[in-house]
Amino acid sequence: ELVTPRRALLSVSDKTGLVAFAAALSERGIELVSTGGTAAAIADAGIAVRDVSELTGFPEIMDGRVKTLHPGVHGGLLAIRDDDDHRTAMEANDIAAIDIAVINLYPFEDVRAAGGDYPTTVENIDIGGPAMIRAAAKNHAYVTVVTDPADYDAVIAELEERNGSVSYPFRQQMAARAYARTAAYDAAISNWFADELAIENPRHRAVAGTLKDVMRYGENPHQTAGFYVSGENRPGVATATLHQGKQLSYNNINDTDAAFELVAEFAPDKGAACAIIKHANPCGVGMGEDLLGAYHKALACDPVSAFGGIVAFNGILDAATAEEVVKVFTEVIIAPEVTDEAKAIIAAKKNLRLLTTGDLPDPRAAGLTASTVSGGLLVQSRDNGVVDDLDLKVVTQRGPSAAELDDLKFAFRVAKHVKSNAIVYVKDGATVGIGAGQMSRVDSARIAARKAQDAAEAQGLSEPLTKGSAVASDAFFPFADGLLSAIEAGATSVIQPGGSMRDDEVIKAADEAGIAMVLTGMRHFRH
Ligand code: 93A
Repeated sequence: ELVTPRRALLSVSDKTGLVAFAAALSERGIELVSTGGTAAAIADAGIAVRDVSELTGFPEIMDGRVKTLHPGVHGGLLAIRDDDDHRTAMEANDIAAIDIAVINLYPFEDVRAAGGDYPTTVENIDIGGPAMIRAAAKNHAYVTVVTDPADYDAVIAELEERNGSVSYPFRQQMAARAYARTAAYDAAISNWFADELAIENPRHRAVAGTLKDVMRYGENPHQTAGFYVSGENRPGVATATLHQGKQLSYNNINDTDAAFELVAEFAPDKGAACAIIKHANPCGVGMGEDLLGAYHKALACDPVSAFGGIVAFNGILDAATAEEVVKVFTEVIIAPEVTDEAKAIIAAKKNLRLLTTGDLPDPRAAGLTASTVSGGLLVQSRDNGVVDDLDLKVVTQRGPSAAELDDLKFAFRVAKHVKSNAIVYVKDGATVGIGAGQMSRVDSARIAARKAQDAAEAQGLSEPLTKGSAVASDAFFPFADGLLSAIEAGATSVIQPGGSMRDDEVIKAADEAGIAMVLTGMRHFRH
Protein backbone atom coordinates (compact mmCIF):
# COMPACT_ATOMS: atom_id res chain seq x y z
CA GLU A 1 0.00 0.00 0.00
CA LEU A 2 3.01 2.28 0.34
CA VAL A 3 4.57 3.16 -3.02
CA THR A 4 8.10 4.50 -3.27
CA PRO A 5 8.15 6.67 -6.38
CA ARG A 6 11.16 6.43 -8.70
CA ARG A 7 10.06 8.60 -11.59
CA ALA A 8 7.93 11.74 -11.89
CA LEU A 9 6.49 13.30 -15.02
CA LEU A 10 6.01 17.05 -14.79
CA SER A 11 4.01 19.01 -17.36
CA VAL A 12 2.60 22.27 -16.08
CA SER A 13 1.31 25.52 -17.54
CA ASP A 14 1.21 27.27 -14.19
CA LYS A 15 4.83 27.10 -13.13
CA THR A 16 4.19 28.46 -9.62
CA GLY A 17 6.31 26.56 -7.08
CA LEU A 18 7.57 24.24 -9.82
CA VAL A 19 11.30 24.63 -9.28
CA ALA A 20 11.17 24.12 -5.51
CA PHE A 21 8.93 21.09 -5.92
CA ALA A 22 11.10 19.59 -8.68
CA ALA A 23 14.18 20.15 -6.52
CA ALA A 24 12.54 18.43 -3.54
CA LEU A 25 11.57 15.42 -5.69
CA SER A 26 14.99 15.27 -7.30
CA GLU A 27 16.75 15.39 -3.92
CA ARG A 28 14.82 12.27 -2.95
CA GLY A 29 16.35 10.46 -5.92
CA ILE A 30 13.20 10.67 -8.04
CA GLU A 31 13.99 10.95 -11.75
CA LEU A 32 12.29 13.88 -13.44
CA VAL A 33 10.83 13.75 -16.93
CA SER A 34 9.17 16.76 -18.45
CA THR A 35 7.62 18.48 -21.47
CA GLY A 36 9.23 21.41 -23.34
CA GLY A 37 8.53 24.53 -21.29
CA THR A 38 8.42 22.70 -17.98
CA ALA A 39 11.70 20.89 -18.70
CA ALA A 40 13.33 24.19 -19.64
CA ALA A 41 12.23 25.83 -16.38
CA ILE A 42 13.56 22.91 -14.33
CA ALA A 43 16.84 22.66 -16.26
CA ASP A 44 17.36 26.44 -15.95
CA ALA A 45 17.33 26.00 -12.18
CA GLY A 46 20.18 23.50 -12.53
CA ILE A 47 18.06 20.43 -11.75
CA ALA A 48 18.53 17.25 -13.79
CA VAL A 49 15.51 16.54 -16.01
CA ARG A 50 14.92 14.28 -19.02
CA ASP A 51 12.84 15.31 -21.96
CA VAL A 52 9.57 13.42 -22.47
CA SER A 53 10.72 12.70 -26.05
CA GLU A 54 13.10 10.19 -24.50
CA LEU A 55 10.10 8.20 -23.26
CA THR A 56 8.13 8.49 -26.47
CA GLY A 57 10.92 8.37 -29.01
CA PHE A 58 8.92 11.08 -30.70
CA PRO A 59 9.42 14.82 -30.93
CA GLU A 60 6.71 17.22 -29.76
CA ILE A 61 4.76 17.88 -32.94
CA MET A 62 2.01 20.13 -34.29
CA ASP A 63 2.87 23.13 -32.13
CA GLY A 64 2.76 20.93 -29.05
CA ARG A 65 -0.73 19.60 -29.75
CA VAL A 66 0.84 16.16 -29.62
CA LYS A 67 3.62 15.83 -27.09
CA THR A 68 2.59 13.30 -24.46
CA LEU A 69 -0.18 11.43 -26.31
CA HIS A 70 1.89 8.28 -26.70
CA PRO A 71 2.03 4.73 -25.24
CA GLY A 72 5.46 5.57 -23.83
CA VAL A 73 3.71 8.01 -21.49
CA HIS A 74 0.29 6.41 -21.04
CA GLY A 75 1.71 2.89 -20.69
CA GLY A 76 4.01 4.21 -17.96
CA LEU A 77 1.06 5.80 -16.16
CA LEU A 78 -1.46 2.96 -16.59
CA ALA A 79 0.59 -0.22 -16.17
CA ILE A 80 -0.44 -2.49 -13.31
CA ARG A 81 2.96 -2.97 -11.77
CA ASP A 82 2.48 -6.49 -10.46
CA ASP A 83 0.61 -7.90 -13.45
CA ASP A 84 2.80 -10.26 -15.49
CA ASP A 85 1.24 -9.33 -18.82
CA HIS A 86 1.61 -5.62 -18.11
CA ARG A 87 5.26 -6.09 -17.13
CA THR A 88 5.92 -8.08 -20.28
CA ALA A 89 4.31 -5.32 -22.33
CA MET A 90 6.45 -2.71 -20.59
CA GLU A 91 9.65 -4.63 -21.28
CA ALA A 92 8.74 -5.49 -24.87
CA ASN A 93 7.91 -1.86 -25.66
CA ASP A 94 10.55 -0.20 -23.55
CA ILE A 95 8.02 1.58 -21.31
CA ALA A 96 9.23 3.14 -18.07
CA ALA A 97 6.88 3.31 -15.07
CA ILE A 98 5.79 6.82 -14.04
CA ASP A 99 4.94 6.99 -10.33
CA ILE A 100 4.12 10.67 -9.88
CA ALA A 101 2.29 12.80 -12.46
CA VAL A 102 2.45 16.54 -11.86
CA ILE A 103 0.15 18.22 -14.36
CA ASN A 104 -1.77 21.43 -14.54
CA LEU A 105 -3.68 22.34 -17.61
CA TYR A 106 -3.58 24.97 -20.33
CA PRO A 107 -5.30 27.97 -18.67
CA PHE A 108 -8.58 27.64 -20.56
CA GLU A 109 -10.65 29.30 -17.81
CA ASP A 110 -8.28 32.27 -17.56
CA VAL A 111 -8.17 32.76 -21.32
CA ARG A 112 -11.97 32.65 -21.40
CA ALA A 113 -12.31 35.09 -18.50
CA ALA A 114 -9.85 37.45 -20.21
CA GLY A 115 -12.10 37.39 -23.30
CA GLY A 116 -9.67 35.52 -25.53
CA ASP A 117 -10.70 35.31 -29.19
CA TYR A 118 -12.20 32.10 -30.58
CA PRO A 119 -9.03 30.48 -31.99
CA THR A 120 -6.96 31.38 -28.92
CA THR A 121 -9.59 29.93 -26.62
CA VAL A 122 -9.81 26.74 -28.67
CA GLU A 123 -6.04 26.36 -28.69
CA ASN A 124 -6.14 26.51 -24.90
CA ILE A 125 -8.25 23.38 -24.68
CA ASP A 126 -5.75 20.95 -23.19
CA ILE A 127 -6.00 17.39 -24.49
CA GLY A 128 -2.81 15.66 -23.42
CA GLY A 129 -2.92 17.08 -19.88
CA PRO A 130 -6.39 15.79 -18.93
CA ALA A 131 -5.56 12.44 -20.58
CA MET A 132 -2.51 12.06 -18.35
CA ILE A 133 -4.35 13.27 -15.25
CA ARG A 134 -7.16 10.79 -15.81
CA ALA A 135 -4.75 7.94 -16.56
CA ALA A 136 -2.66 8.65 -13.46
CA ALA A 137 -5.75 9.02 -11.28
CA LYS A 138 -7.24 5.76 -12.59
CA ASN A 139 -4.02 4.01 -11.66
CA HIS A 140 -3.91 5.51 -8.16
CA ALA A 141 -3.16 2.03 -6.87
CA TYR A 142 0.40 2.90 -7.93
CA VAL A 143 0.51 6.50 -9.09
CA THR A 144 0.29 9.82 -7.25
CA VAL A 145 -1.36 12.54 -9.34
CA VAL A 146 -0.84 16.21 -8.53
CA THR A 147 -2.97 18.79 -10.33
CA ASP A 148 -2.60 21.93 -8.25
CA PRO A 149 0.55 23.78 -7.08
CA ALA A 150 -1.26 24.27 -3.77
CA ASP A 151 -0.76 20.52 -3.15
CA TYR A 152 3.04 20.43 -3.70
CA ASP A 153 3.78 20.96 -0.02
CA ALA A 154 1.41 18.18 0.98
CA VAL A 155 3.18 15.76 -1.38
CA ILE A 156 6.58 16.62 0.05
CA ALA A 157 5.21 16.32 3.59
CA GLU A 158 3.80 12.88 2.71
CA LEU A 159 7.15 11.71 1.28
CA GLU A 160 8.87 13.05 4.38
CA GLU A 161 6.49 11.38 6.78
CA ARG A 162 6.57 8.02 5.01
CA ASN A 163 10.31 7.82 4.42
CA GLY A 164 10.14 8.52 0.71
CA SER A 165 6.86 6.67 0.09
CA VAL A 166 3.26 7.68 -0.55
CA SER A 167 0.33 5.98 1.17
CA TYR A 168 -2.77 4.63 -0.53
CA PRO A 169 -5.24 7.02 1.17
CA PHE A 170 -3.12 9.94 0.02
CA ARG A 171 -3.08 8.67 -3.56
CA GLN A 172 -6.85 8.14 -3.40
CA GLN A 173 -7.42 11.67 -2.21
CA MET A 174 -5.26 13.10 -4.96
CA ALA A 175 -7.14 11.00 -7.52
CA ALA A 176 -10.49 12.34 -6.31
CA ARG A 177 -9.13 15.87 -6.59
CA ALA A 178 -7.81 15.11 -10.07
CA TYR A 179 -11.19 14.04 -11.43
CA ALA A 180 -12.84 17.08 -9.81
CA ARG A 181 -10.35 19.16 -11.77
CA THR A 182 -10.88 17.50 -15.14
CA ALA A 183 -14.67 17.56 -14.66
CA ALA A 184 -14.60 21.30 -13.91
CA TYR A 185 -12.25 21.86 -16.85
CA ASP A 186 -14.53 20.11 -19.33
CA ALA A 187 -17.56 21.90 -17.84
CA ALA A 188 -15.86 25.24 -18.47
CA ILE A 189 -15.25 24.24 -22.10
CA SER A 190 -18.85 23.12 -22.58
CA ASN A 191 -20.17 26.33 -21.01
CA TRP A 192 -17.93 28.44 -23.21
CA PHE A 193 -19.36 26.77 -26.31
CA ALA A 194 -22.91 27.19 -25.02
CA ASP A 195 -22.26 30.89 -24.37
CA GLU A 196 -20.60 31.39 -27.76
CA LEU A 197 -23.60 29.82 -29.45
CA ALA A 198 -26.15 31.42 -27.06
CA ILE A 199 -27.48 27.96 -26.24
CA GLU A 200 -29.68 27.77 -23.15
CA ASN A 201 -30.58 24.11 -23.53
CA PRO A 202 -29.10 22.12 -20.64
CA ARG A 203 -28.26 19.36 -23.14
CA HIS A 204 -25.41 21.49 -24.40
CA ARG A 205 -24.06 22.48 -21.03
CA ALA A 206 -22.21 20.65 -18.34
CA VAL A 207 -23.53 21.82 -15.02
CA ALA A 208 -20.44 22.14 -12.88
CA GLY A 209 -18.15 24.82 -11.68
CA THR A 210 -14.60 25.46 -10.62
CA LEU A 211 -14.05 25.81 -6.91
CA LYS A 212 -13.28 29.47 -6.25
CA ASP A 213 -13.48 29.66 -2.49
CA VAL A 214 -13.98 27.50 0.54
CA MET A 215 -16.09 29.37 3.07
CA ARG A 216 -15.77 29.13 6.86
CA TYR A 217 -19.18 27.46 6.96
CA GLY A 218 -22.41 27.10 5.04
CA GLU A 219 -25.90 28.40 5.64
CA ASN A 220 -25.38 27.37 9.28
CA PRO A 221 -22.14 27.01 11.24
CA HIS A 222 -22.30 23.21 11.33
CA GLN A 223 -22.37 23.03 7.51
CA THR A 224 -19.34 23.12 5.19
CA ALA A 225 -19.45 25.27 2.07
CA GLY A 226 -17.65 26.12 -1.14
CA PHE A 227 -18.28 28.62 -3.93
CA TYR A 228 -18.05 27.07 -7.40
CA VAL A 229 -17.97 29.46 -10.31
CA SER A 230 -19.33 28.60 -13.73
CA GLY A 231 -17.16 31.06 -15.63
CA GLU A 232 -20.30 32.69 -17.05
CA ASN A 233 -19.41 36.09 -18.38
CA ARG A 234 -21.85 38.00 -16.16
CA PRO A 235 -21.01 40.88 -13.82
CA GLY A 236 -21.96 39.89 -10.31
CA VAL A 237 -20.85 38.42 -7.05
CA ALA A 238 -18.81 35.61 -8.66
CA THR A 239 -16.46 37.99 -10.44
CA ALA A 240 -16.71 41.10 -8.23
CA THR A 241 -13.72 42.80 -6.64
CA LEU A 242 -13.79 42.83 -2.84
CA HIS A 243 -12.31 46.17 -1.73
CA GLN A 244 -12.53 45.67 1.99
CA GLY A 245 -13.98 43.55 4.75
CA LYS A 246 -13.61 39.86 5.50
CA GLN A 247 -14.42 37.00 3.17
CA LEU A 248 -18.05 36.78 2.08
CA SER A 249 -20.01 34.05 3.83
CA TYR A 250 -22.30 31.55 2.12
CA ASN A 251 -25.37 33.61 3.02
CA ASN A 252 -23.65 36.84 1.99
CA ILE A 253 -22.95 35.45 -1.48
CA ASN A 254 -26.52 34.25 -1.88
CA ASP A 255 -28.03 37.53 -0.68
CA THR A 256 -25.59 39.72 -2.59
CA ASP A 257 -26.48 37.91 -5.78
CA ALA A 258 -30.19 38.44 -5.09
CA ALA A 259 -29.58 42.14 -4.43
CA PHE A 260 -27.49 42.78 -7.51
CA GLU A 261 -29.65 40.78 -9.90
CA LEU A 262 -32.66 42.76 -8.65
CA VAL A 263 -31.12 46.20 -8.95
CA ALA A 264 -29.88 45.32 -12.46
CA GLU A 265 -33.54 45.24 -13.54
CA PHE A 266 -33.43 49.03 -13.32
CA ALA A 267 -31.57 50.47 -16.30
CA PRO A 268 -29.34 53.31 -15.07
CA ASP A 269 -30.46 55.59 -17.92
CA LYS A 270 -33.99 55.46 -16.48
CA GLY A 271 -32.86 56.53 -13.02
CA ALA A 272 -30.85 55.59 -9.96
CA ALA A 273 -31.99 52.48 -8.10
CA CYS A 274 -31.22 50.79 -4.83
CA ALA A 275 -32.27 47.41 -3.41
CA ILE A 276 -31.84 46.22 0.16
CA ILE A 277 -31.95 42.46 0.70
CA LYS A 278 -32.40 40.20 3.69
CA HIS A 279 -32.54 36.42 3.43
CA ALA A 280 -32.59 36.67 -0.36
CA ASN A 281 -35.78 38.78 -0.35
CA PRO A 282 -35.92 42.53 -0.85
CA CYS A 283 -36.97 44.56 2.18
CA GLY A 284 -36.98 47.73 0.11
CA VAL A 285 -36.38 48.92 -3.45
CA GLY A 286 -36.36 52.54 -4.53
CA MET A 287 -35.72 54.68 -7.56
CA GLY A 288 -34.61 58.28 -7.30
CA GLU A 289 -32.91 61.20 -9.00
CA ASP A 290 -29.66 59.94 -7.51
CA LEU A 291 -28.47 56.95 -5.49
CA LEU A 292 -28.96 58.82 -2.22
CA GLY A 293 -32.63 59.42 -2.98
CA ALA A 294 -33.02 55.81 -4.15
CA TYR A 295 -31.39 54.54 -0.94
CA HIS A 296 -33.66 56.60 1.29
CA LYS A 297 -36.73 55.31 -0.54
CA ALA A 298 -35.53 51.71 -0.31
CA LEU A 299 -34.74 52.05 3.38
CA ALA A 300 -38.07 53.64 4.27
CA CYS A 301 -39.99 50.55 3.15
CA ASP A 302 -38.80 48.40 6.04
CA PRO A 303 -36.01 50.00 8.09
CA VAL A 304 -36.28 47.33 10.78
CA SER A 305 -35.53 44.47 8.37
CA ALA A 306 -32.81 46.48 6.59
CA PHE A 307 -30.62 46.07 9.68
CA GLY A 308 -27.77 43.74 8.71
CA GLY A 309 -28.86 43.75 5.08
CA ILE A 310 -27.13 43.77 1.70
CA VAL A 311 -27.37 46.99 -0.29
CA ALA A 312 -27.08 47.06 -4.09
CA PHE A 313 -26.92 50.07 -6.40
CA ASN A 314 -27.24 50.36 -10.18
CA GLY A 315 -24.73 53.21 -10.51
CA ILE A 316 -21.46 54.66 -9.25
CA LEU A 317 -21.61 54.77 -5.48
CA ASP A 318 -20.85 58.33 -4.36
CA ALA A 319 -19.74 59.84 -1.05
CA ALA A 320 -23.12 61.30 -0.05
CA THR A 321 -24.82 57.93 -0.44
CA ALA A 322 -21.99 56.02 1.27
CA GLU A 323 -22.25 58.44 4.20
CA GLU A 324 -25.87 57.41 4.72
CA VAL A 325 -25.40 53.68 4.18
CA VAL A 326 -22.69 53.42 6.84
CA LYS A 327 -25.13 54.82 9.42
CA VAL A 328 -27.15 51.59 9.22
CA PHE A 329 -25.56 48.27 10.14
CA THR A 330 -25.00 46.73 6.70
CA GLU A 331 -23.20 43.51 5.74
CA VAL A 332 -22.35 44.10 2.09
CA ILE A 333 -22.52 46.92 -0.46
CA ILE A 334 -22.38 46.02 -4.15
CA ALA A 335 -22.31 48.46 -7.05
CA PRO A 336 -20.84 48.59 -10.56
CA GLU A 337 -18.37 51.22 -9.37
CA VAL A 338 -17.45 53.34 -6.38
CA THR A 339 -15.80 56.76 -6.12
CA ASP A 340 -12.58 57.15 -4.11
CA GLU A 341 -14.38 59.43 -1.65
CA ALA A 342 -17.11 56.86 -1.04
CA LYS A 343 -14.44 54.19 -0.60
CA ALA A 344 -12.72 56.28 2.06
CA ILE A 345 -15.99 56.71 3.95
CA ILE A 346 -16.74 52.99 3.86
CA ALA A 347 -13.16 52.21 4.99
CA ALA A 348 -14.12 53.49 8.45
CA LYS A 349 -16.37 50.42 8.80
CA LYS A 350 -13.83 47.62 8.86
CA ASN A 351 -16.30 44.73 8.64
CA LEU A 352 -18.50 46.17 5.91
CA ARG A 353 -17.77 44.41 2.64
CA LEU A 354 -17.59 46.57 -0.45
CA LEU A 355 -17.85 44.89 -3.86
CA THR A 356 -17.65 46.38 -7.33
CA THR A 357 -18.44 44.56 -10.54
CA GLY A 358 -17.52 47.04 -13.27
CA ASP A 359 -20.92 46.69 -14.90
CA LEU A 360 -24.50 45.52 -14.42
CA PRO A 361 -25.66 42.09 -15.60
CA ASP A 362 -28.15 42.05 -18.46
CA PRO A 363 -31.54 40.89 -17.12
CA ARG A 364 -32.45 39.71 -20.63
CA ALA A 365 -29.36 37.55 -21.08
CA ALA A 366 -29.70 33.81 -21.46
CA GLY A 367 -28.14 31.54 -18.88
CA LEU A 368 -28.91 28.72 -16.51
CA THR A 369 -29.90 28.60 -12.88
CA ALA A 370 -29.69 25.50 -10.75
CA SER A 371 -30.86 24.32 -7.40
CA THR A 372 -30.27 21.02 -5.68
CA VAL A 373 -32.69 18.34 -4.72
CA SER A 374 -31.55 15.24 -2.89
CA GLY A 375 -29.86 13.10 -5.47
CA GLY A 376 -29.71 15.73 -8.17
CA LEU A 377 -29.69 19.21 -9.60
CA LEU A 378 -32.65 21.01 -11.10
CA VAL A 379 -31.55 23.21 -13.96
CA GLN A 380 -33.52 25.75 -15.94
CA SER A 381 -32.93 28.74 -18.15
CA ARG A 382 -32.68 32.00 -16.23
CA ASP A 383 -35.93 33.94 -15.74
CA ASN A 384 -34.96 36.64 -18.23
CA GLY A 385 -38.45 37.98 -18.81
CA VAL A 386 -38.61 41.76 -18.50
CA VAL A 387 -41.92 43.56 -18.00
CA ASP A 388 -41.04 46.23 -20.60
CA ASP A 389 -40.99 43.54 -23.28
CA LEU A 390 -44.39 42.09 -22.40
CA ASP A 391 -47.67 42.66 -24.14
CA LEU A 392 -49.58 44.26 -21.24
CA LYS A 393 -53.36 44.00 -21.39
CA VAL A 394 -55.72 46.29 -19.52
CA VAL A 395 -58.74 44.16 -18.52
CA THR A 396 -60.71 46.59 -16.32
CA GLN A 397 -63.06 49.42 -17.20
CA ARG A 398 -60.56 51.89 -15.87
CA GLY A 399 -57.04 51.83 -17.35
CA PRO A 400 -53.99 52.82 -15.30
CA SER A 401 -52.76 56.42 -15.42
CA ALA A 402 -49.21 56.95 -16.71
CA ALA A 403 -47.95 57.27 -13.12
CA GLU A 404 -49.82 54.12 -12.08
CA LEU A 405 -48.39 52.22 -15.03
CA ASP A 406 -44.86 53.21 -14.02
CA ASP A 407 -45.45 51.94 -10.51
CA LEU A 408 -47.12 48.76 -11.78
CA LYS A 409 -44.10 47.92 -13.92
CA PHE A 410 -41.80 48.75 -11.03
CA ALA A 411 -43.80 46.45 -8.76
CA PHE A 412 -43.77 43.56 -11.25
CA ARG A 413 -40.01 43.99 -11.77
CA VAL A 414 -39.50 43.65 -8.02
CA ALA A 415 -42.00 40.78 -7.64
CA LYS A 416 -39.83 38.74 -10.02
CA HIS A 417 -37.12 38.80 -7.31
CA VAL A 418 -39.33 38.05 -4.32
CA LYS A 419 -39.84 34.46 -3.16
CA SER A 420 -43.30 33.17 -4.04
CA ASN A 421 -45.99 33.87 -3.18
CA ALA A 422 -44.94 37.46 -3.82
CA ILE A 423 -47.07 40.55 -3.35
CA VAL A 424 -45.41 43.93 -3.82
CA TYR A 425 -46.96 47.34 -3.16
CA VAL A 426 -45.29 50.31 -4.86
CA LYS A 427 -45.89 54.02 -4.70
CA ASP A 428 -43.99 56.81 -6.45
CA GLY A 429 -41.06 54.62 -7.46
CA ALA A 430 -40.55 52.86 -4.17
CA THR A 431 -41.77 49.65 -2.61
CA VAL A 432 -43.99 50.36 0.39
CA GLY A 433 -44.91 46.80 1.36
CA ILE A 434 -43.46 43.43 0.36
CA GLY A 435 -45.03 40.08 1.22
CA ALA A 436 -42.74 37.13 0.51
CA GLY A 437 -42.65 33.39 0.67
CA GLN A 438 -46.10 32.65 2.02
CA MET A 439 -47.96 29.49 1.15
CA SER A 440 -51.11 31.44 0.31
CA ARG A 441 -51.28 34.57 -1.82
CA VAL A 442 -53.79 36.23 0.44
CA ASP A 443 -51.37 35.90 3.37
CA SER A 444 -48.60 37.55 1.32
CA ALA A 445 -50.99 40.40 0.50
CA ARG A 446 -51.95 40.84 4.15
CA ILE A 447 -48.35 40.68 5.39
CA ALA A 448 -47.23 43.24 2.81
CA ALA A 449 -50.06 45.59 3.84
CA ARG A 450 -49.30 45.15 7.51
CA LYS A 451 -45.61 45.90 6.95
CA ALA A 452 -46.60 49.05 5.07
CA GLN A 453 -48.77 50.02 8.01
CA ASP A 454 -45.86 49.46 10.42
CA ALA A 455 -43.55 51.58 8.27
CA ALA A 456 -46.12 54.39 8.13
CA GLU A 457 -46.51 54.36 11.90
CA ALA A 458 -42.74 54.39 12.37
CA GLN A 459 -42.61 57.49 10.15
CA GLY A 460 -45.43 59.10 12.14
CA LEU A 461 -47.79 59.06 9.15
CA SER A 462 -51.52 58.80 9.66
CA GLU A 463 -52.32 57.04 6.40
CA PRO A 464 -51.06 53.57 5.39
CA LEU A 465 -48.38 53.76 2.71
CA THR A 466 -50.40 51.37 0.57
CA LYS A 467 -53.10 54.00 0.07
CA GLY A 468 -53.14 54.81 -3.64
CA SER A 469 -50.44 52.22 -4.37
CA ALA A 470 -49.85 49.90 -7.30
CA VAL A 471 -49.69 46.22 -6.41
CA ALA A 472 -48.02 43.33 -8.21
CA SER A 473 -48.59 39.64 -7.81
CA ASP A 474 -45.95 37.22 -9.16
CA ALA A 475 -48.64 34.75 -10.24
CA PHE A 476 -52.37 34.94 -10.89
CA PHE A 477 -54.89 35.41 -8.10
CA PRO A 478 -56.59 32.02 -7.76
CA PHE A 479 -59.50 33.69 -5.96
CA ALA A 480 -60.64 37.27 -5.51
CA ASP A 481 -59.63 37.25 -1.82
CA GLY A 482 -55.98 38.25 -2.41
CA LEU A 483 -57.08 41.12 -4.60
CA LEU A 484 -59.73 42.19 -2.13
CA SER A 485 -57.10 42.30 0.59
CA ALA A 486 -54.98 44.58 -1.62
CA ILE A 487 -57.98 46.79 -2.35
CA GLU A 488 -58.70 46.99 1.35
CA ALA A 489 -55.12 48.15 1.89
CA GLY A 490 -55.79 51.00 -0.54
CA ALA A 491 -54.24 49.77 -3.80
CA THR A 492 -55.72 51.50 -6.85
CA SER A 493 -54.01 49.48 -9.59
CA VAL A 494 -52.92 45.87 -10.01
CA ILE A 495 -50.52 43.97 -12.23
CA GLN A 496 -50.56 40.18 -12.42
CA PRO A 497 -50.02 37.44 -15.01
CA GLY A 498 -53.68 36.41 -15.31
CA GLY A 499 -54.67 32.96 -16.46
CA SER A 500 -56.71 31.79 -13.47
CA MET A 501 -59.91 29.82 -14.00
CA ARG A 502 -61.51 32.59 -11.95
CA ASP A 503 -60.00 35.56 -13.83
CA ASP A 504 -63.54 36.83 -14.51
CA GLU A 505 -64.36 36.86 -10.81
CA VAL A 506 -61.08 38.67 -10.04
CA ILE A 507 -61.61 41.26 -12.80
CA LYS A 508 -65.19 41.82 -11.61
CA ALA A 509 -63.93 42.52 -8.08
CA ALA A 510 -61.44 45.02 -9.52
CA ASP A 511 -64.15 46.77 -11.55
CA GLU A 512 -66.45 46.96 -8.56
CA ALA A 513 -63.70 48.72 -6.62
CA GLY A 514 -62.92 50.99 -9.57
CA ILE A 515 -59.29 49.93 -9.77
CA ALA A 516 -57.19 49.37 -12.89
CA MET A 517 -55.88 45.90 -13.68
CA VAL A 518 -53.12 44.95 -16.12
CA LEU A 519 -52.29 41.38 -17.17
CA THR A 520 -48.74 40.50 -18.17
CA GLY A 521 -49.23 36.96 -19.46
CA MET A 522 -45.95 36.02 -17.77
CA ARG A 523 -45.49 34.46 -14.36
CA HIS A 524 -42.48 35.07 -12.14
CA PHE A 525 -42.44 32.23 -9.62
CA ARG A 526 -39.25 32.17 -7.58
CA HIS A 527 -38.64 29.53 -4.94
O1 93A B 1 -1.60 20.33 -26.59
S1 93A B 1 -1.84 19.27 -25.66
O2 93A B 1 -3.21 18.95 -25.49
N1 93A B 1 -1.10 17.92 -26.14
C1 93A B 1 -0.29 17.19 -25.38
O3 93A B 1 0.13 16.10 -25.83
C2 93A B 1 0.09 17.67 -24.07
N2 93A B 1 0.90 17.15 -23.13
C3 93A B 1 0.95 18.02 -22.10
N3 93A B 1 -1.23 19.72 -24.23
C4 93A B 1 -0.38 18.90 -23.57
N4 93A B 1 0.20 19.10 -22.35
C5 93A B 1 0.05 20.31 -21.53
O4 93A B 1 1.17 21.14 -21.80
C6 93A B 1 0.07 20.11 -20.07
O5 93A B 1 -1.20 19.82 -19.51
C7 93A B 1 0.61 21.42 -19.54
O6 93A B 1 -0.44 22.34 -19.26
C8 93A B 1 1.41 22.00 -20.70
C9 93A B 1 2.87 22.05 -20.36
O7 93A B 1 3.62 22.41 -21.49
P1 93A B 1 5.13 22.92 -21.33
O8 93A B 1 5.84 21.95 -20.44
O9 93A B 1 5.69 22.96 -22.72
O10 93A B 1 5.06 24.29 -20.71
